[in-house]
Amino acid sequence: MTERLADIAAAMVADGKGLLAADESTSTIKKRFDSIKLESTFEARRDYREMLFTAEEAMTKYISGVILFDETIRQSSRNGTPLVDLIRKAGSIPGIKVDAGAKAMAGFPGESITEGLDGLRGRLKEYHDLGARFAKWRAVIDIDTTTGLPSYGALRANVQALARYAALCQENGIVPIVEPEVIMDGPNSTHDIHTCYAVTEKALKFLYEELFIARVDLEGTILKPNMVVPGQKSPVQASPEQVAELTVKLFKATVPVAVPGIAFLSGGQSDELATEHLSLINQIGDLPWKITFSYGRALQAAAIKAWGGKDENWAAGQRAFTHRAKMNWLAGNGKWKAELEKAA
Ligand code: 5MM
Repeated sequence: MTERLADIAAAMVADGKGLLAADESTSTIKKRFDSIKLESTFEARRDYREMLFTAEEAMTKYISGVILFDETIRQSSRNGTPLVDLIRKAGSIPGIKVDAGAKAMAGFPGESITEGLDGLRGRLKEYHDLGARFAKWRAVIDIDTTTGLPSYGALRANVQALARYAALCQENGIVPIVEPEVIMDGPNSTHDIHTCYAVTEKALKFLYEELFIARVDLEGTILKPNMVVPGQKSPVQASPEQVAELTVKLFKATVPVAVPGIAFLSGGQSDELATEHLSLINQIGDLPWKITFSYGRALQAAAIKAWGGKDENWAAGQRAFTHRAKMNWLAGNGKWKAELEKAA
């Protein structure tokens, strides 16, 4: 039976469940392991991911899908079970990062273009055979108010690549997650929340224009955006309520209602703040899309620390991951604050 893209997309954002972004490339996972003084070997990366994917409560109750890296989708657990099967067994959907990373963009100093379109059709067919039912492509948009970034040219090139990628995914039975990330932690991220709003607005308007031109069916897509937040080095920070209010205002102005769900990235926010923002956004309510999480760092930072690369800490790592997954699931239902108050 052919799986409908719209059904897969709906399952990815159902019931407040969200996505675990475990698609760190080899260089990024090395940085994460450096923080616990662990050598990044093939086996260590396998063990870490196996620890996460076998956290039963988290995977069955709070996580709808997992974004994998190319190495991970081909890896098996210590006892030989493909990691993809562990994810499926928990009732979660395997996904795959298919971009080849953000690279310096010729002619656009300080800006990047995400590569990976060459040969993508063939890779998507293989990933589908390996079990992936959704994919992810991330464009990186940096704001620098001193040099006037982002430029029109870099923005346009990045959203065009996202649209070409999305069309290829749908041709191959895979739901594209489109991720135009306006980053808050760039080298010169001193911008305020209103600048983030204006740049994200432009990025989303251009994105949906390009998705239309590329004939992408929006019902079979998921948006993975940043929230509207000030730069990390901005002298003027924002309250969680202001972040939620401006984020909802922006999406109402830019994201078509045909899109089934918005799954936020955490972008370097602290674990708790990423949860609080998500909960406040859902508390505003009466929104046409499901709003949930697709967090990398905000789901994993505590888990990686608790695990520390040691077998004896396997359960502690799973507990830390489960806790954050549960908090974000509550936030996906707009109930995080109420639960917190009940527990106090
Ligand atoms: C998990 O990190 C992902 C992969 O990053 P690299 O390609 O740089 O190794 C990243 O794309 C991630 O899925 C998103 O940025 C969201 O992650 P955060 O940590 O911002 O929630």
